[in-house]
Amino acid sequence: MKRIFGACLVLAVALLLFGVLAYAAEKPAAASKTMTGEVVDLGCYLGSGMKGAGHKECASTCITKGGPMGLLTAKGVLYVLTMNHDNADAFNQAKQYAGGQVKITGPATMRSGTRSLQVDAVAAM
Ligand SMILES: [Cu+2]
Repeated sequence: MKRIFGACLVLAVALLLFGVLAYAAEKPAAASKTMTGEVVDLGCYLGSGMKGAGHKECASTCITKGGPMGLLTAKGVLYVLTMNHDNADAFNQAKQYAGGQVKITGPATMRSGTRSLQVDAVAAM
C-alpha cells in the first residue's frame, strides 16, 4: 500500500513539474496594440530631433538606406519599430510612410528602458 502511494506521489510531482515547465515555455505574448503617430528615422530623430513634414525627404532617404524606424506618437512617446519574424511585409511597407502619419498594429513591449512596437499591420492616416 505504501509503495503504491509513493509511486502515485512521484507521478503527481512529475506531472506537476511538467505542467509548470510547459507553462513557462509558453510565456504569454505581448498584447497587440494599435498606435498612431509619425514614422521617424531614429538616427535623425534621436540624434538631432528632426521630424515632421519638413523632414520627410531626409527621413525617407535615411530609412531607405537602412536606418532604423520609430513611431512617434502625438504625445511624444517613441516606439522602436520591429519586424515580425514570420512576415516582414508590413515592416517593409512602413518604410514608404517615412515622415508621414500612420496607424500601426502589433505587440508592444517595454524592455531595458526602450519601448518597441512590432509592425504586424500598417496603414496611412
Ligand atoms: Cu533626416
